[in-house]
Parts: sequence; structure tokens; C-alpha cells
Amino acid sequence: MKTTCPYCGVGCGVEVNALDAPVSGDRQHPANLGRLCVKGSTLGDTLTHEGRLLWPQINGQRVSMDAALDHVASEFRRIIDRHGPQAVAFYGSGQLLTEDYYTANKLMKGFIGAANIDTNSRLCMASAVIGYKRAFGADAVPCCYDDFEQADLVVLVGSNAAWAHPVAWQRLVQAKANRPEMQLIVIDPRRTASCDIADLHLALQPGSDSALFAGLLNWLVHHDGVDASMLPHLTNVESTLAACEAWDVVAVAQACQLNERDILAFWQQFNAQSRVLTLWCMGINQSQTGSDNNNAILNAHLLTGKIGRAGCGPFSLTGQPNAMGGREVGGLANQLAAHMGFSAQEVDRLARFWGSERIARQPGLTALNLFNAIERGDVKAVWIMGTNPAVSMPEGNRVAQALANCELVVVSEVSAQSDTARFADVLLPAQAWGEKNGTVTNSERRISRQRSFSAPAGEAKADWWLLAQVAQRLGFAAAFAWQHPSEIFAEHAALSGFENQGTRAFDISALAPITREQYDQLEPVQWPINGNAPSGTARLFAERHFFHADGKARLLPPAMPVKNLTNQHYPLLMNTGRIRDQWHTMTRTGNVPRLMQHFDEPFVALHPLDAAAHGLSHGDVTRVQSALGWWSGRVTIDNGLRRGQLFVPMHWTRQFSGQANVDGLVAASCCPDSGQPALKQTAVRLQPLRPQWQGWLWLPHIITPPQLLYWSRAPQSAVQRYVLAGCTNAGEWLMQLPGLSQLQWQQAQAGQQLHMLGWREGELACAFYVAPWLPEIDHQFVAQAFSHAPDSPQQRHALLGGRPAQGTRQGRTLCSCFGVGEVAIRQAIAQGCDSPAALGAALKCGTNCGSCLPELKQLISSLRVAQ
Ligand SMILES: Nc1nc2c(c(=O)[nH]1)N[C@H]1C(S)=C(S)[C@@H](COP(=O)(O)OP(=O)(O)OC[C@H]3O[C@@H](n4cnc5c(=O)[nH]c(N)nc54)[C@H](O)[C@@H]3O)O[C@H]1N2
Ligand SMILES: Nc1nc2c(c(=O)[nH]1)N[C@H]1C(S)=C(S)[C@@H](COP(=O)(O)OP(=O)(O)OC[C@H]3O[C@@H](n4cnc5c(=O)[nH]c(N)nc54)[C@H](O)[C@@H]3O)O[C@H]1N2
Ligand code: SF4
Ligand SMILES: [Mo]
Repeated sequence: MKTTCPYCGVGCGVEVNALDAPVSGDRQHPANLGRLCVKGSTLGDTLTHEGRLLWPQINGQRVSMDAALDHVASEFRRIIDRHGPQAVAFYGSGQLLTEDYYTANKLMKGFIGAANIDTNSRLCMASAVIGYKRAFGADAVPCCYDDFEQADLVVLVGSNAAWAHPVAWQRLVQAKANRPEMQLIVIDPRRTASCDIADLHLALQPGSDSALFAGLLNWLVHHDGVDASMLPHLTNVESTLAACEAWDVVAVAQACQLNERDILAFWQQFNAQSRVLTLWCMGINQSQTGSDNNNAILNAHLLTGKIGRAGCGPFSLTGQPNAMGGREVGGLANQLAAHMGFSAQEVDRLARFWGSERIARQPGLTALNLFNAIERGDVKAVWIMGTNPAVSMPEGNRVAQALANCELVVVSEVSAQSDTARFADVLLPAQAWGEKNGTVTNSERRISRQRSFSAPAGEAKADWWLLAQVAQRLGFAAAFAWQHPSEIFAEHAALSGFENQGTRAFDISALAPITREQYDQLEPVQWPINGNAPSGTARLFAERHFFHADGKARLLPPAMPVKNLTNQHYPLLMNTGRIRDQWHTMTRTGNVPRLMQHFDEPFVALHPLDAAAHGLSHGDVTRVQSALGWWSGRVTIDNGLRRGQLFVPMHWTRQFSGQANVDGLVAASCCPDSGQPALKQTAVRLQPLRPQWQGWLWLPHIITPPQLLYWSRAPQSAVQRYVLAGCTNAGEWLMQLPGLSQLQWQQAQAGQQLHMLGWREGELACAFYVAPWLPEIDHQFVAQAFSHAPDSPQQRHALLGGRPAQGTRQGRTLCSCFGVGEVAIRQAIAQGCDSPAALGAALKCGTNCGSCLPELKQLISSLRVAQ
């Protein structure tokens, strides 16, 4: 069975042959040609029903699906009748399928009559949408993945594609290996894994990208960089260029804190190469000037005519598997369906197509405003689907409080426990990947099928079905009578062509007559797909015709760089983002032991001098504080950071650690044009923690450890491993945990070191190791003892010691695909493996998805320096 990966916007094709066999990459899928990254290859491990939300609940009590849906509909009805349609809202996700999204949007904007449907794409792609719309008159990404292979210069800005878009990245790595003359310039305040193959890395001051690109535009004008044949197709040229004039290389160097030589090298390359591809992601979008940052990049491609040709163009990478699909159906509060806006003509068109009098006439609440309205009590009912805002929204603590006080919170979820599900009055079980059935659109506008191949867990239902059932109960039966997602897709395709006549970029009208069989067999295809292009379109704007009424594209004056947010109380700047093996709030990837091996704890990466200034070393635990709250996790030293800047991953939640949700620290300031929050820059300070003891705890089940300075959990085989840091008496602390007092205890104490094993009928039920420092324990050895209890006294003794009598330690796992640890890799390097290829030949590491290659290289070079 062929389907699509549910994680990132690369949109890789996946083949599933049997439920218990590993998944593999689809060799025919144009996005990945058979490759998968480690998250994709471990998808099979997420197919378990453990931890799934299996049935509906109202106030924590199991109810029938009918009772839950009746309750949701009657409460929505009651609130709408009393307070009007503006008092209800949906908050969705770029991980919903297009059919789910279409249904949610149709119900809220078409029939409830408010536009209060926004999604986590507001945190992700909103600035890119505004950028493209302002420049092209349409939210249309002009490029495709083949351009990765055909570019002469790739500019990667505000994107760590090596970790966040790994398979697309591997295409780039391969292309550069085949054509070493291909240039890669990375623009990112941090030196990331994506800098590994870069010819130039511009570690600019955070928030200063607009100055760098304004300077580029100005420099191009003075160095014969303008494509004169492009000028008739552009408006706003003079005013934009005038606004860029002040940005000479001296001013840019100062604003960006870069040296002039590097800046000029970038600008010269951009001018000299005919095929330039700029790729960008959250470092550009999640900024107070996010939309203007996008236009600054688009300006440069438009003025030089580096667009609409192979190997060329401004390519915004989408994050989520179906962020693009959401944009197509109008899944944001400031757009209507099928790339329409709120003009009277468009509202009327939609009213006729949907046969509804009740269409929303004005934009609704965007995510930040939506949660503010919930906080004020203006919005009294919210249905959250496929997203975890208590973790991922800025000012997470306020969001959580607002949800706690909201009259009706409905959450459709796949996992039983999530930080947001805690606030649900009604929980609806949603079908997960493998169960749900529909379509997604990836970064390159390619629509692919996600097909169902396994039976739903418990009573889980498709998100579109849950929505349509509530719509029917609200009295809109005829408009929501679909029996199968193919019918929704056909309606969506028909709407895209309805009175379009070339005015709207999103047009898949050729698919409107699709039958269920054709839908089941639909091959991946790029929009537009219409009468002119029945089998899809790889690139847009080859003819230089744009979607503004005059057919031209628009340049936009640049924004000023974001001003430095640090101050004397909060002198450090915190950047946040992704790590290679985790997906967002970890509700799925956090439960796969293999994916927890790369980083198994929340960490703060620090420049060595910042760490030293705070008396912190690698491995210490610390707090990070902002004006809004504090976070705790472990220090890791990172030479790739600029002084004064630190990096914290976005992933950890209350399900996995005590106080490691970074969005509790991030303020809700945003780009005024897109409403996208500036999640990458927060002023913070460090407050080292001084625990009396640190240690490890293994238990067969999940607990929430009380009263500690710091804890974090990682699943390991069938057990849970906790790393702990505390201040009270460690032995007494352990004994307060429920259920432990009945165990038979074996104990070893030497000074302040304490090792305890708890047994129940000969089976290991708890293992606990503490010391004033974090003790070195063989994790694998201890975890295995839970499934194979040691039978000899010597073995029990070794277990109490926390390591086999003679044993090896694996260290941090660098290659997740083959589970190869740092210790083995260090040994192999010491024995002469001096390249990733040699390591691959010796240990297999790096030979599957390749995403550990940057770290292998780094380890080789650091050990060589040390020698
Ligand atoms: N492994 C993994 N992959 C994912 C995801 C995941 O959760 N895990 N999520 C997916 C989603 S939804 C998204 S949106 C994408 C995000 O993909 P990316 O945007 O590539 O990932 P991030 O780590 O959020 O941030 C990218 C980079 O922006 C840099 N940056 C910060 N501030 C600035 C700045 O002012 N200027 C510049 N030029 N750069 C800056 C950061 O240092 C960081 O390296 O990843 C997708 N892929
Ligand atoms: N500080 C900081 N914060 C960030 C970011 C950052 O870089 N820094 N990045 C932002 C970005 S770009 C994004 S995209 C967001 C992501 O943030 P979220 O969207 O909040 O994160 P997810 O963990 O993907 O949440 C998806 C939820 O839906 C559930 N789910 C999975 N599949 C389904 C399904 O089929 N149906 C339903 N109903 N539920 C399902 C999952 O269990 C999970 O609880 O985070 C944003 N927040
Ligand atoms: S690159 Fe993205 S879409 Fe492809 S397998 Fe990895 S997570 Fe899935
Ligand atoms: Mo995202």
C-alpha cells in the first residue's frame, strides 16, 4: 500500500507492506524517490494502540460517540443562539488532511457564519502566505524539488533543512557531491548541521535578514544585476529601490554583525549565478518582521528574473505535511476557501457554490487573537483538532489558563494524554496515520494520498466525519452528507475551478470529476491541474504573468531589522527550534525509543564562554528565565552559537519533563501583517540549579514525579527511564511514589551514593541510582533487567551497581537508524576511520538516511584536533 509520511512538508511517499513489517520509502514518489529519514522509517513503531485516545469522553467519563457528538452540537448551538456565531471557534492544524480542513472551514465560515477558524499554520506559514500574496497576488510557491538538483547556487536562510527537511536535504547533498561547483550559502545565527556542506555561512544577528536582503537589492542595482526584461512585469520598483538605498555594505555589516567580505561574497554569488534557489523556513517567518522578510527575499528574485526557470526561484519550505493543503482550502481566519478573500464578489461566489446564506463576511480571529478572546470570555466554545496549543503557542501558561476557564473546550486527538487534552470538556478520538484516508499537499504543491491501511483504534473516527456529524446535528445535513473523503475532495476540486478563469492560482478543476476508484489510485501530482495542465504543473510564472489584477508582481520596501530585545535583567537571546528526531510536541515520536536516543532530555545549548560566565559546564542542570516564566533542562556546550545567544528545542512538554515547555517563556509579540508570532527571539537569563542529588529511576509505567528541581522521561524498550535532580532526601523522596512501599528492596549505600532495586515476586519493578553528581549507569543493561530478571547473585549484584560485571557503554546514539553510539564511533575513529564513509563501512552508521553525517564529520574533526 502506498501512502505519505505524516511528518514534515517534504511529503515523502511511504510503502507499507504488512502491519508488522518496517515501512519503506516509495521509489516512485517524486518527493523522495525511495528515501526516508529516521522519523519516516520508524513510522511502523507509532502504529501501536498504546497511549491512544480510544473513545469519546465528557468531563473525563467515557460516553458513546452519539452522546459526545450530540453534546458538542447542542453546546455549540446554545452558545451561538445566546451569543452569536462570533462566540465559537475552531483551532486546527497543518497535520489535518485536506478533506478534514475543507469540512472544518466550510462548517465555520459557510454555515456557522463566523470566520473564527485558524490553525497552527499561523505559527508557521502565515508570513510566507502574506509574502507571496503581496508579491504575486497569490499564495503560490513557484518552485519544485527538482530545482534542488538544477541550481547553481542554493541560499538556505532561516532553515535547518538537514534536520527539519532531511530527505529534501539529502537530495541537495547528493547534488553537491555530483557537481561540487554548486554553491551553498547558509544564513543562520547558529552554525547548524545544515552548515556542514556550506561554502559560506553568514551567522547574522537574529532578526537582521531584511537588512541583508535590502542591501542585496541595492547592490544588484549598482552591479548590473537587474534583469531589464523583468521590469515591465513589476510594480513598486522605484519606491522599493529608493528605500534600499541606505543599505550599503557598511550599514548591512553593522546591522547584521557580519564582516563585509562575507556579505559581498553572498551578493556577488547571487548576481553571478544564473540559477539561484533560495530556500527558507522558520528563521524568516517566525519574526516580528516575518512578512517583510519574505518580501525582501521575493524582491531579489523578481528584480533579477531568477524565477520561473529550472533551478531557480524563491522556495518557502512548508513545515507540516499538509500546511499547503490548509492554505488551499482557506484554513486561516483571513482567507476564504480555494484562494478567495472576503470581497463581496468572492463571498457571493462562495454563497452560491455552497448554497448558504450564512457565509462569514469578515476575517475572523487569528491564533493569538483567538486565545486572547478565549481569555476574555468573548469566545466561549473552541474545538481544537490536531494541534497542542498549550505547548506550541507563545505565552503557553496564559493559553493553558484561558482554556481552563473556557466554557466548552472540545479536543479531537489521537493521544489520550496531551498538555491540551487536560483542558478538554469533550475528548473525541481521531484516526491516526495509517487509519485516516485523504490527501495532503507538500512544499512543492504536490498533492499525494494518505491511505488507510489499518483498522481504527477503538472508536476513533476521521476528523472530517466528526465535523460533518456535528454539522448535521446543527441542521446543515444536506451540505455535509458525504459518505467518503473522495466526495469532499471532488467538491473542493470543483470549487477551485468555480468561476476561476485564470484568476486564482489554486485550480485543480481537472480533478473535479474524480470517482472513488480514481481517488484511491490518485498519483502524486502538482497543482495547478486544470484544462491547460491536466497532468499538473512543476513550476509557476515561466510566462511572468502574476495574479494581481494588472498581471504584474510587486516589490515591497524592506522592514528595519528587529531591535535587540535583551536588557540588563535578561541579557541573553533565546532561539528555539527543532531537533532531528522529534516531531513537535512529541505525542508520537516521544514514544519511540529509537527517536529518543539522539537527544533524550530537554537541553539548552550555550556558547562555551556564556556557560563559563555562569559557572556552568556541559551536563549541568540549569534554569532559563524570561519575564514570563522559567524552564529547566540540561546544559550542552555548542561552539556553533554566537556569544550571548542560546538555543532551546521546542519539543518537550509536561508529559516528558517537569518544566521544559519553552513557549511558557516566549512572549506573544508578532508580525503585524501576518499575525505570526516571533518565536525565535526571547530575552532570557540563566539561573544554574544546584541539586543535592541527581540520579536515574526506571519504572515499568509512567508517573509524574513530584517535588523535584528537574526531571525528564524517556521511554526505553518497555520501561520508562527518568533522569532526576532533587534537593530533599533521595530515599525518602522515592518512597512517596505510589505503589513502591509494597516492593522488596535491595539497597547499596556508600556515602551520598544510593542504589536501590525494588522487586515484586522475583521481577524487577523499580531501579533507582542517585549520587551528588549524575551517576554513570548502563541504561541498556538496567532496562533489559525488567524483561529478563537476573538470576544469579552476581548478576543481581552487578545490577545494583548499575553496570554489567564486564561491559561496554554505548554513549549517546548518533546514528538512530542502526543504533550506533558515540563510544563505538570514537573507538573506530581512534582506530583510523577518518571519514564518514570509513565509519559507515565499519559500523554502518550514516549509511541509511544520512542525517547523522554532519555529526559524524564533526566528531572526526574534533578528535583529530584533539590528537
Ligand atoms: N525533525 C523535525 N523536522 C520538522 C519538524 C519537527 O518538529 N521536527 N517540524 C516541521 C515544521 S512544522 C516546520 S515549520 C519546519 C521548521 O523547519 P526549520 O525552520 O528549518 O527549523 P527550526 O529549527 O524551527 O528553525 C530554523 C532555523 O532558523 C534559525 N534562525 C533563528 N532566528 C533566525 C534569524 O533571525 N534569521 C535567520 N536567518 N535564521 C534564524 C535557527 O537558528 C534555526 O536553525 O520543520 C518541519 N520539520
Ligand atoms: N518556541 C517555539 N514554538 C513553536 C515553534 C518554534 O519553532 N518555536 N514552531 C511552531 C510551528 S512552526 C508549529 S507547526 C507548531 C506545531 O505545534 P503543534 O501543532 O501544537 O504540535 P503537534 O505536536 O504536531 O500537535 C499535533 C497534535 O495533534 C495530535 N494528532 C496527530 N495526528 C492527528 C490527527 O490525525 N487528528 C487529530 N485530531 N489529532 C492528531 C497529536 O497527538 C498532537 O497532540 O509549533 C509552533 N510553536
Ligand atoms: S523527510 Fe519528512 S516527509 Fe520525508 S520521511 Fe522524513 S519526516 Fe517524513
Ligand atoms: Mo510548522
